Amino acid sequence: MVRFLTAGESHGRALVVILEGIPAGLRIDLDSVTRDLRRRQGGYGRGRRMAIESDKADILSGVRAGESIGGPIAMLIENRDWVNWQQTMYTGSEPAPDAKGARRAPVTRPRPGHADLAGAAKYGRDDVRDILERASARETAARVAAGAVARQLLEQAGLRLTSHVFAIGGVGLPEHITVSFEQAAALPDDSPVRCVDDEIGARMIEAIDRAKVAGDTMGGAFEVIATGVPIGLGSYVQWDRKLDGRLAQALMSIPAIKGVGIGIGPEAAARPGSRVHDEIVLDMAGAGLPLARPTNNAGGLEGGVTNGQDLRVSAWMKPIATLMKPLRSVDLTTLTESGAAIERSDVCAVPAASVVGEAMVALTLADALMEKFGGDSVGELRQAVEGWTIGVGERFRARARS
Ligand code: EPS
Repeated sequence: MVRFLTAGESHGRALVVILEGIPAGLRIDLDSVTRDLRRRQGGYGRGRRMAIESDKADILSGVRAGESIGGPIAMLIENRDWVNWQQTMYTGSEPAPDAKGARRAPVTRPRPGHADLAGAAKYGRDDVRDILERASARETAARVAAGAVARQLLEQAGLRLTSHVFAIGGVGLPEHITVSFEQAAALPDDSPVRCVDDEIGARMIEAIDRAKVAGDTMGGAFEVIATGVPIGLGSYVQWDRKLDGRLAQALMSIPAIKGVGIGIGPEAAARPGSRVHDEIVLDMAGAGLPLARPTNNAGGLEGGVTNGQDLRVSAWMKPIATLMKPLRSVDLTTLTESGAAIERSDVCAVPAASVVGEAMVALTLADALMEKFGGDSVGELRQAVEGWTIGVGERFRARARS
């Protein structure tokens, strides 16, 4: 229903995204797209590239006078760094006569952990640059632009999203599940590591500093929380309709993500059922379902279907593959052992990945929302969501009255 494709290389002219399935009549707030792009650029441990870029999305189609018109929304994000790469990243058979930047030597020593080696073998390329340019996490800027639009659609249906970082290397919160939506949403845009606990956040910064001094990199984990999620998104009737599976794929597709958890995630395997499953109690307050869940270990998903609780999805990120003190590798042209290539990179990008995580969850939820409620205009969608929410509550409340 809601789908997107991106294009673009890290040091090419621009990134492009085409987002389809956004109904007509959505007022697009470009400032909040820019704000999400800026949040993605931030975080403690980012490299020099982020000082060059000031990401901004230009809308090319699908929007008129500030409102979506139902067609594909195409957006373009220019790479400011492109001026330094025109002699290397040209698309013609020769660089343009006025091309700027240095002519860079081919990359021949694949970085362990990056797509370099597998990509060079798979696509039959001698210059590993042909691999790393597209495999680069720079592409996630395009996802964040699309995700920012998806997020605006979700807001029309009463859903809001946020995220927080709960581990960097070995430093972390004891229980990420106890962090509330409001706590995470209150993190300032320029929060260095997006951790809700200042003291643990300071230790995370120290861990990043230590990695930097050692010429090393650092991974970690983040959690995306969505609130206001209606009951009934996703389905258990077929494997590919389960929302937990769809969210896992969306998050696993972010570069360097190695694991995904729903609710308490892998911790569920270590506890008895009585300490995992969320009890169901009566709650006649409010107008929605007359039921409440004192805990949310399931992260808002049971049987691959949203249950009306906050949706909570975590992802674990490995350390970035470019090490300033490189690991052993082999030069693919001379077949001699040699240190892996060093490309400018980040020491830690977990806070940025959490913003990308928000975008991927927003896009997945927008897809599930349109699947359940449909509509070609935002008005139709809102009506369907409101009708459902009132109807499902009424159905159970009527029983209490009879
Ligand atoms: C990134 C842009 C890249 C890297 C980083 C993420 O820019 P450059 O290669 O010019 O420094 O900083 O990408 C990687 C770490 C990677 O392995 O691809 C970005 O925009 O997020």
